[in-house]
Amino acid sequence: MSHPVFAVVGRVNKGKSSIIATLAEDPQVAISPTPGTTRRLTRFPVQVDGETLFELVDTPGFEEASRALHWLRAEDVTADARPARVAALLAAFADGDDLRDERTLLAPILEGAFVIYVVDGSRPFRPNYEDEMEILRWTGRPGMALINRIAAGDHAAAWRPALQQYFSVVRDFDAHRATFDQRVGLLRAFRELDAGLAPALDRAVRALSEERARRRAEVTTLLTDLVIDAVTLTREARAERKDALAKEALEADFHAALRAREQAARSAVAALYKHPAAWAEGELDRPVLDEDLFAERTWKGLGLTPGQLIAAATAAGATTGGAIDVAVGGASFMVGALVGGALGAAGGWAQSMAKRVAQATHVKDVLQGDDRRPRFRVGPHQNPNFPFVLLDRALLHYDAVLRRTHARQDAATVEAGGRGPTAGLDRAARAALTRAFADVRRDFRDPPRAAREAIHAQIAPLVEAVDRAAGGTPS
Ligand SMILES: Nc1nc2c(ncn2[C@@H]2O[C@H](COP(=O)(O)OP(=O)(O)OP(=O)(O)O)[C@@H](O)[C@H]2O)c(=O)[nH]1
Ligand SMILES: [Mg+2]
Repeated sequence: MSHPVFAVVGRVNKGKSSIIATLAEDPQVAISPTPGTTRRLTRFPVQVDGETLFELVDTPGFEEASRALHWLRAEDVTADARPARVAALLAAFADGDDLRDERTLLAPILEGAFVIYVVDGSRPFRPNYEDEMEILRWTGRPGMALINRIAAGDHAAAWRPALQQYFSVVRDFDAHRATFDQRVGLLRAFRELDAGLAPALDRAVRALSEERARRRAEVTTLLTDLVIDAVTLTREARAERKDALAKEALEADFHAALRAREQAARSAVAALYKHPAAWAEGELDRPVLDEDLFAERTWKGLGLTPGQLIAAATAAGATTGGAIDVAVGGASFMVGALVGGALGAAGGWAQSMAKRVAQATHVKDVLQGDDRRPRFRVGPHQNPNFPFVLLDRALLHYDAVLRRTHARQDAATVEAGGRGPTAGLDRAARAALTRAFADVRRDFRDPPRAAREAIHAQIAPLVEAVDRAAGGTPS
């Protein structure tokens, strides 16, 4: 069965291409503030599993609608003959440049595409838009009008009654902010254009929703792998004696590997939602994501609070890595000890992190190669809050990916950070995670399967909650 085709048309520079980028999840669509960016027809098939669900056609904007309408009206035709009259216009000017944009955008409509007429609701309605709407009416094809808003003004109230005279469905649709649920809602609204559209669009809604669920499951696995890899990561080096070890280089390598692992997870999550992987490295919506993984600000804002950590560790029956020592008491000591080693007492953040994290341990050699010097290991990362911080950062990045439509090709907007999603975990979930992280850290060479499953089971609802809050789980 052939799929439905929608031609996205309207005046130049009103967001036609932006709407296509968002609906097709395609960051490659040519979008710019310069009018006349789209010069030719471009087809964007929306596919899931290789099946084309529907197709969007990007078109150049109306440039000379009033002249085209004048030509159409030069002959007296009855309503039934108007589509043929539009076809006659295309034929009459076929050999030259005259009315090229109008002819280009009308061609797919005459071939059977449904019409999506885009206006900018931040600008006032003007009577001269009636010419292009009238031409579209002459094609006889069912159409929907979308009120997009490119800037701050709101003139939608004036647009709506005008548009309703020409289009059976009129909807607001923000190319920059539309959620997945709103995109699906738009597909459902398209069903009203033509009774024959329902089966194809129902299938499209189902396929897209299933794909969304599959992506969520994939993200859960990606984040589970990330935290387990990070909590089990180690680096080793050889030296005659411990004090001869190039400890700083080893620590630097250890930290660089953790950062790289985090970046790899971000790229994978971005790619899953068809955002460029490079986007994961900068231009992020939230400043906290741009902070270094080991920056003091990162650790103070994210992860569990010292109180939550103590409660979680107590509930889990674990004194993970020796870092939680409830017996020592004293809230101020706890803050330092838990969040950053001997923060404050020992001087700078970086030093305390290094001290806490990168204790080089002597490793008993099993296999001795040519180099018979003793081996030392840095890692696994001992701070019990580390996997929570990492998980928070990954969930916030995921949230930013979900909220960013593919029409957004600008640099980042800034949103305040605040606490991360793991701070909202209930007591049992925090305890289960704390215990599983400790188990994985202890058996870092071969993390227990049960701990992995426990971590996966705790991350799944966190991922789902982020997707739901970002408007990604249609009923
Ligand atoms: N803030 C905001 N800007 C938008 C939105 N939609 C489009 N824009 C901006 O409006 C400008 C024009 O967008 P395009 O999508 O290229 O518009 P077009 O109708 O395809 O333009 P032509 O191809 O030139 O006819 C670009 O600078 C977009 O970034 C929106 O929903 N919000
Ligand atoms: Mg365009």
